[in-house]
Amino acid sequence: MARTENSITFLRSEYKAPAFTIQTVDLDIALNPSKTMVVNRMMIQRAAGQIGQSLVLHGEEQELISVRVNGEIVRGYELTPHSLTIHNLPDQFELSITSANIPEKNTSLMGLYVSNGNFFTQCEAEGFRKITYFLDRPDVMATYQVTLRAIKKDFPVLLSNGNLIKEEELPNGWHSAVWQDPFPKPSYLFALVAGKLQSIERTIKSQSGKDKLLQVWVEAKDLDKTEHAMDSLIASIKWDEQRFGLELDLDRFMIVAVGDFNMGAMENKGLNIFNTKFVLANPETASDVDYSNIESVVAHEYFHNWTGNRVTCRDWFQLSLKEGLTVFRDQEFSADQMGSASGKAVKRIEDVRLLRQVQFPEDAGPMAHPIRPDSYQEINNFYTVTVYEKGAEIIRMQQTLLGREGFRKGMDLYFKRHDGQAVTCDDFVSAMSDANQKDLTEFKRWYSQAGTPRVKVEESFAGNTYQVKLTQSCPATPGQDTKEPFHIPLLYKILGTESSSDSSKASNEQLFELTQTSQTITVEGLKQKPTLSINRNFSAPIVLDFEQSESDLLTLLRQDEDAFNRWEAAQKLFMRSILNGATLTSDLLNTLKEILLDGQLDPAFKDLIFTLPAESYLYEQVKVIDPQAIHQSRRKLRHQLAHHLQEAWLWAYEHHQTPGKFNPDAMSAGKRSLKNLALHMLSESGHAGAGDFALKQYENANNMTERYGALAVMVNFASAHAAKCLQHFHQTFQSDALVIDKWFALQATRQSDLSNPRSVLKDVLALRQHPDFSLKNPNRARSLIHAFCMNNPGAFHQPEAASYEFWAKHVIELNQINPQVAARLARGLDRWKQFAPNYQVHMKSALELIAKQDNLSSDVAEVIEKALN
Ligand code: 0A1
Ligand code: ZN
Repeated sequence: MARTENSITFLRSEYKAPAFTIQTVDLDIALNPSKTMVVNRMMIQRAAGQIGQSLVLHGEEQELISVRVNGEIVRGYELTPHSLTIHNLPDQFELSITSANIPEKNTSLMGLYVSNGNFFTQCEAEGFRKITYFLDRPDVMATYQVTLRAIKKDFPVLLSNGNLIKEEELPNGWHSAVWQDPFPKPSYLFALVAGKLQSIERTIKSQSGKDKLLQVWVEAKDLDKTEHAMDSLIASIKWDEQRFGLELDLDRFMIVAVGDFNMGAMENKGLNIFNTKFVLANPETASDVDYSNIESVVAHEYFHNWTGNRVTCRDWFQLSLKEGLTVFRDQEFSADQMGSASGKAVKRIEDVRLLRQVQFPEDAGPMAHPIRPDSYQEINNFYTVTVYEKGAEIIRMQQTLLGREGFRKGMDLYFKRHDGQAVTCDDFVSAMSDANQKDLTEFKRWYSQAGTPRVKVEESFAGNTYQVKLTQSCPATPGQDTKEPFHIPLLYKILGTESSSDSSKASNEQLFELTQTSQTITVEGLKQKPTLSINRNFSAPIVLDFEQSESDLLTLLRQDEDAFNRWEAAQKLFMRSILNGATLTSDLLNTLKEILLDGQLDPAFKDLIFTLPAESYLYEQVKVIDPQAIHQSRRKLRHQLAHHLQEAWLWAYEHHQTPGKFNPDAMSAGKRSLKNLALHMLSESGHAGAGDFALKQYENANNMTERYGALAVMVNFASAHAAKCLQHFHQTFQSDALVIDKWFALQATRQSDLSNPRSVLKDVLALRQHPDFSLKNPNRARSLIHAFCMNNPGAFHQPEAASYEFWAKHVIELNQINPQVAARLARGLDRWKQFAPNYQVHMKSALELIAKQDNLSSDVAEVIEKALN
């Protein structure tokens, strides 16, 4: 540990095995919103070679009432705000600790808290220590028995991990339930839920023929929105059996929805707790994106049962061991659910878009860290797109290098070796390496080095020989000035080699392993220079510096059968137009038109072709960011695409109806998204009928995707109907918090009026005072504040103080309520040093305003300190 003025830095290199292990935990919890009593009885053993060590337990924000060792009261302990130390302990003993906490006062939503009158817990990463004193670290694994007590009329449902053993009526209207989890687990996987909830149930048979009870628990009013989550759970269970041979190990598996939650969801053993956003859906209230997010988050949490729970992390530096792997698994699952090859490609493109939009900037900014960080001040700040999404890319590359079968062999060996253990990323790679006899020593640099590698591609063609020289580099990141070469798997194919004498070599997709700084691919016997399709399906998470000619890019856009690279070709051409002012050639426009009108192409793929590179990704392409220049140039391109292809957009609008009963499948969702895009483009092009189309679509929609799409167009193009429809939308859905979140978010992310750039901030300030707004609910805070500051760069970034001050003020206010939600928002100015000076001055003042506050949480302090450094 290194201490500076007000922060402690934890180092991966300082890992020490615990001095004591805990075999069993017996919790007795009397639930009361204003004072919950916890009796925690543990069987503890001194670890070998730890003679004389005192026991140091973690504990925070609770009142310690008593400590007993083998039944005898102990008074000679040491208590600090973060720990409880007990001396002179025998080698094996029972430790019983009684403490109390106040759930209704807990606004951090870590530990035990109350949401809408019900009790919930969140223990990852370090929340269990707010419930009781414990060795709250993932390498301490114990079996748990939990007795929950509460007043029955207020808290009729009592849930915890594992199996329900006993239920009892108690005096004075109380009741109790006893739960036993047979699998040893770290404390971060503990959970309880208590309150007025109802469930839908299904019983299924697992692969080996065992009955499994599945439940989705929600508030009574939401019961009609649980079917999709249940279907997604069943599909996930089947998929994990088929793809990885992994079965559900408990007799009962529960999902619970909660309206106040910091993140997406949590994989507590047998009792997954979800943000309502990732459970509740019906056609009227949830969009297609919501449906697909629910499917993938349900899958993600379920898949953690093996990758995270059965095999867990030794310490939090290893977080990507479970998260990168589990994201990879949920991505593969969702791709398989798409039901077609084009659907899989669409899923891949969406995943890469997210990576480049959010992770690439992170990897180039002050918070850059390897997927396995070497240090942290606040672990909550490391639930990042780097650990998750880049982590998944690192797993995907291992599958690309080893093949699907080889990867499966590695997974089998990983579970064979490590089931029931808390292990490291090295252990995972060793299993992959040993199962396939493949040396992955250099590959492991992906775990230790931060930054996005760049690969420069230089082509030459002379005398029938085609050569591609590949040169890799990686920019410096905090604490890492120089980097060793990465092991980069590049899938490639040479197109246009009909005249090749060695067609076998040229016309198949190949895997090239770039392991040195510079290597060359040579293809002999070609009559003409071919077109290179490289990093197909985004086989490596890198930036390609490749000045490919427009004609080669058009070839790829027209005929590459790798749908990812087809899409990528259009993105590159768009980027050249936005950043260099390149004109859209008629060749390009004609090709785009053909694509849009192609009746064989997947509508979701077409939608992605016309989705322009995100502003945050465009920022990464320039040395000095002028956000307004980028914003306006991007809008100009969209206008040109709208204008030149107006007829095709009209055709697209009219030909992508989804009549009849709502179906959330990928094909129907793709049609709706293309239809919404067409409506947007028609409005952008000034088509006379667009206003009417939008109003009719809004009024006639039988699903949220179309209703919201129409409303968004009205709001973004300041239609005369916008105000009325916004009001109607609010009134129609006022009792549905998730839809009201959409109502806020839509207004916070609307495009700015070019003539009145401050108008969005003005609206946001007014919405901030709306009676439905609250900073205490994370979803609601995010729907307005984070949405404006982080998802509306064109309106947020102005060369003046106002919106940066708004941002700072909310980071400061949220810091008092919920440090995690505050710290996410604090990331909003990460890249400030890259901005043009007339923005930078105001950004810096805003950062400094936060930095000088007293009482900054470790979460916010770390982010701001690193940004200003
Ligand atoms: N393990 C969860 C993510 C998660 C992490 C921390 C939390 O605390 C507020 C909540 C959830 C996942 O990967 O889904
Ligand atoms: Zn996860």
